[in-house]
Amino acid sequence: SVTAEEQKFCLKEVLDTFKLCLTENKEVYLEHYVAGWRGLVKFLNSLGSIFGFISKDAVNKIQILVTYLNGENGSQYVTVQSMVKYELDNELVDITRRGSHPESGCRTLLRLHRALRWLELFLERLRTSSEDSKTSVMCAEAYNESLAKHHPWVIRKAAGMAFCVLPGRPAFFEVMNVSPPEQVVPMLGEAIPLISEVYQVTEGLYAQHNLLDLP
Ligand code: 1PX
Repeated sequence: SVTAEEQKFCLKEVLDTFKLCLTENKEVYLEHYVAGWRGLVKFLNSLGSIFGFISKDAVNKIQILVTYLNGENGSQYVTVQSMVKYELDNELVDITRRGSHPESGCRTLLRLHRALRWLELFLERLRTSSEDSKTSVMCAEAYNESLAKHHPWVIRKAAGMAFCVLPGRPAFFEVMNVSPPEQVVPMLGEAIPLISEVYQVTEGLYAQHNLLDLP
């Protein structure tokens, strides 16, 4: 059915979306950024309901950003750069502690941005892994090097438990829906630098404005 088709993850599609993310002068289009995340959430959903608490949080954050994008000030949210400028200029960001703007675009995107670093590290491990490598280990290592430092104990614990039930590498590659499957590794080789560049540009922007620790 059409719905099943829409739900199905496809690595190529996500790759194409991240390709569209950067403008000529290296700004990040919010529309394509959230579309990339939508695609990744599809992947997570196809792994089973145990990942529901993770995808729920991602969907929630995607939705917050989409609401800004489609809202009356949507033109200010075309790129991450314009969003940051607009929200800072208009004091729409809680800088040191949560206050009247607990769901600013800036703090919401920062959560996804940190998760993008996890993705980059995880995909790089996946790309260079051997047939019998464990996805759960690769995933946990990538998590510990990135997102974990921003999560409280209870979330780290829940995440760790979810990682344990990740399917093995062959099943994982299958869910990526790349044909022929031998194309997965080269496709990852193409995707990772794109994801990495989007990450670096956003990281630079947030660092420049001292936004890397937004509550
Ligand atoms: C081709 C392979 C693709 C794999 C795609 C997998 C997509 C994963 C999407 C993960 C999105 C995670 C967003 C997390 C944002 C976050 O850090 N939120 C926390 C803080 O938010 P707050 O608003 O409270 O400041 C929030 O507390 C998070 C709760 C949910 C738990 C997050 C655990 C993240 C683990 C990430 C690894 C996903 C494992 C997927 C296995 C493939």
